[in-house]
Amino acid sequence: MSRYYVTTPIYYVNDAPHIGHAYTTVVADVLARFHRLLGEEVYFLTGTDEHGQKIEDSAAAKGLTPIALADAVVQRYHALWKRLGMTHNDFIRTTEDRHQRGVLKLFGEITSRGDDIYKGRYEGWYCKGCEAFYPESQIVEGKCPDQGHPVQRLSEESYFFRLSRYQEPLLKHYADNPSFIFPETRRNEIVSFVSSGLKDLSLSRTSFRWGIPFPGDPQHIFYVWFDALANYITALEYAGSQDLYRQFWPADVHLVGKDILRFHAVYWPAFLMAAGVPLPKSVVAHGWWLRDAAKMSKSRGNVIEPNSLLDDFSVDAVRYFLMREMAFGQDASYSDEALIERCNSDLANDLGNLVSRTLKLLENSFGGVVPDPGSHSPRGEGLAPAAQAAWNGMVGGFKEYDFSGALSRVWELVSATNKFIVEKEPWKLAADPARRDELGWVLYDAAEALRVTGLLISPVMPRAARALWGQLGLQRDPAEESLTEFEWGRLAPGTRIAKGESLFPRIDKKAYLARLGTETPEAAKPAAPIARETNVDEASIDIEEFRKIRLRVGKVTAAEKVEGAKKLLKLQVDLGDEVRQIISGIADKYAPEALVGKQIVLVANLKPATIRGVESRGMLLAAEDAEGRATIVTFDEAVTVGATVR
Ligand code: ME8
Repeated sequence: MSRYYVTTPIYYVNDAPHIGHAYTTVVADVLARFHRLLGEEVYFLTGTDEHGQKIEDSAAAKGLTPIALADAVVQRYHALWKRLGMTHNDFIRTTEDRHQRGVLKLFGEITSRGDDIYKGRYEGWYCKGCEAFYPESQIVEGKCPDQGHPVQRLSEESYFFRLSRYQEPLLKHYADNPSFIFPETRRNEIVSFVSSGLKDLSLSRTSFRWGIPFPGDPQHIFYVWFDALANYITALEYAGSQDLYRQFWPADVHLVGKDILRFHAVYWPAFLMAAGVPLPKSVVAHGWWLRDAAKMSKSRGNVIEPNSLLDDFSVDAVRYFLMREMAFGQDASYSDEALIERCNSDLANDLGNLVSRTLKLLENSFGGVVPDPGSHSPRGEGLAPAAQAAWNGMVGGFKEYDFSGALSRVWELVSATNKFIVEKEPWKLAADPARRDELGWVLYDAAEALRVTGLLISPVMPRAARALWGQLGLQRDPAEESLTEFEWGRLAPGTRIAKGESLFPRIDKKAYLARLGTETPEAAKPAAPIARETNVDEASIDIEEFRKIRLRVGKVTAAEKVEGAKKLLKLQVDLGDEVRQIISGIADKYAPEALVGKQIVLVANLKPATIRGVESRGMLLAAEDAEGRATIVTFDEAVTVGATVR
């Protein structure tokens, strides 16, 4: 069985985790789940970086010992990862004994192999925020070049690592292994950084105590990055039985933020080369979550707290948003609006409504039992090709770290299924006993497309995927399935569906933003030009009053005249999750056939009325001309059926 080892950075314990830390760990979890579905034996490691000057100072500022601070913060990481549904196999803390022994062993390997370590004196600039040394030429107004943290002048005795010696071997490694650094733009940056020359690296500190003491010279403690990077092998019992180390090293992927790529793609491979340890197969760097165009970080005070998001949004919604919204490798701006939009549009409207409408149709037409597609399915007409395309897109995209693109391929299947239902009009088929086989085929395909969708979304939204499968009557968890081969038709006819709670509840955007106090007050928004012509005092209503009117996109699927009424038409309007019958006084302008297929705006929460003995459940919007004839309101391009109109 092939093996897959994925790691996250180990996070500093000076402060609680924020959405940036959650992002990296969610991506690693998604990769771990994906590779398990590919049948690989996966080892997924995360953990905490607990030594260093930054932690020692933070603890002192809080009146705690460093280990007391670490013990407290690590609990917050454990709790958050549990809440986010992480499936890591191990969590390493650098204060653990197995880690410290591993660091000493790695260092011992380096010293025993040559003269890469020597004692000298470090004179220069140190950034405590990055725990990094910077040359004079890179300091900008007393700040570090990477993140703008203040730097301090250091002058201390230090052990050095002969990094300069590894310039050529590193460049050769990058050239021989083009996939060692991903994405390519980052790879180019690292190649040019290394090409411009490497200085030896100070590997020990003497001016504070919170670290692993140097063997034979305990005045010195290990530079925190040497200590921290070693976690990727120390967690595999590198200094113990080495069982896991033999199975999983070298790692397939070290997943990191772009801020720490240099440590992983330059220092770490150089240390490993010096110790004669094989190099990881790849270092993959993602971009930053920004807020107000700046990197989100505790020191800037602009962070998003994952726990507070999880109080309001489901874990699956948060995971989906993180994976869908950021184009992997690039920076992305966080916004509450974007998160709510993803929840309401992609999840509640597109997928959630599709699930409830399909299950409802199965209930109404087949008593809640998956029908037999029979031999009647016209070849090439069903949803199998769309499902195959989504499967290809998802598997291919995930392998390239294009999670956002991969998810949009899956949503193409969701749209295709929605469209299929609207076009095949199963409610009409249901009314015609002669077309029962066709109805069985249509609903079978829709349900099977949902089974495939559930499997494809499962690495990102494990709980919703499980619940979706449960509603389709499947006992298994998609996480236990396989993605190695596309299979169509695994949903067994005769399966009894188990319709349940709506999978993706809608978020009330206004209420949510108002509670956070981040909404732009309506009064502050620019007035539409038309407001100038209106008698504002008389005509204006409160936005709350307007919001009571539920306007939705409907598609006319059938239209006919109402007998004995010259002006009235009876329309069947598809709202995505149901089909409504409405009566509309537009027959003097529109022939019934001309309306079929048109997208209209429906007042969806109007009290039902009986007009000429026919029930009407809603009203379409139209403009009235001087003769009192109506022109219906429609859209200048196709929109999602059922979507809210505001
Ligand atoms: O650097 N956007 O720990 P750290 C996206 N201990 N990701 C972000 C982010 C943001 N705004 N902010 C943080 C350290 N991250 C070292 C690592 S590894 C041997 C030692 C994520 O707590 C991203 O993965 O500062 C980044 O690389 C990491 O958190 C830094 O976490």
